[in-house]
Amino acid sequence: MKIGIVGATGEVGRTMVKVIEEMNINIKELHLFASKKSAGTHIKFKKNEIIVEELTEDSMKEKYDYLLFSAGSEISKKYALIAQNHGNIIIDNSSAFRQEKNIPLVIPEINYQKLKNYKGIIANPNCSTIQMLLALNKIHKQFQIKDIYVSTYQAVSGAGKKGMNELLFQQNGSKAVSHFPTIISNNVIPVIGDIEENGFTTEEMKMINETQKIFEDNSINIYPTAVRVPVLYGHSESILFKTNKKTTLNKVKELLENSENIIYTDELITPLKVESSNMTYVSRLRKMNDSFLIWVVADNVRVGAATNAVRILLKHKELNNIE
Ligand code: 11C
Repeated sequence: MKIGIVGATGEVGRTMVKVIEEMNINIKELHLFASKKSAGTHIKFKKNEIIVEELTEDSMKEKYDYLLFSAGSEISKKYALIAQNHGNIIIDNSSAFRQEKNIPLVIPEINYQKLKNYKGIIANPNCSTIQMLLALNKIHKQFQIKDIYVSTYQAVSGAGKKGMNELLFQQNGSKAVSHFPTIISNNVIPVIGDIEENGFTTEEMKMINETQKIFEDNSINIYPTAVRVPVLYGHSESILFKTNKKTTLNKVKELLENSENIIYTDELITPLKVESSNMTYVSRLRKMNDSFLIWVVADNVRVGAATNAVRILLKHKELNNIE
């Protein structure tokens, strides 16, 4: 296979390279693209060092089996469209196309069917949506979730390298604030993204809209509060959900234990514990009246971005017999 990664020097891009190597995907050519500024960077892949190329319009007109994008919405809007117009399949980690009707928004464990006979841009959901829906998927399929109340505790790596650097510099005494709305070190910030007219943030609206699209049910009520915490890797979520059909604590536990790429455990799960894992961890299952509560933690750069993108690639390849 010939694969290209756009945004290869970013947190997610570098992790895509690692995940492709770890999953031992048979690749004949791997092209890494980034801005002019980052072109020339060396990135290790298996026993080789790959030199990052400058992203150009011409480079997107070549034929690839798959192009993975993680360079932000503006880059995707321009270059993913060029690549698509030249017959390529693109797995796009930005929010540029997620709500477009004809573009599949895919978490393979949930809606891999969307990939069958599909060519063009495939959207990778937001990190906080992916881990929440991986946990809720089987419960929803059997008992129809009607309400989700979720508070997130999101790592600074969700904002990429610049978010991580801001925390690290502040931990070393810097008072400079440039990416987050206020100081993040020793703090908790209840705003991620911009605040929209309805009072919800862009991050919260992504959780609402993407959940309804992926579960194909606009009647599900989602009540999110997205919060940034001074953690480098790993988003945590406190989720309360209610189902339309009655169920029991034991049944929910059994479904979680049998969910793909989920580890259900009674152990204490924290972000430090899940760093570098491709699994989503669910713990602290409780029931009160008709409500269930869970604690869900996953490596946001992997499960919430790079690993989901690579899982889309593998599933698409399998379903469409791409060699
Ligand atoms: C964060 N969830 O943690 C955001 C980053 O739409 O893919 C992911 C933004 C996106 O800051």
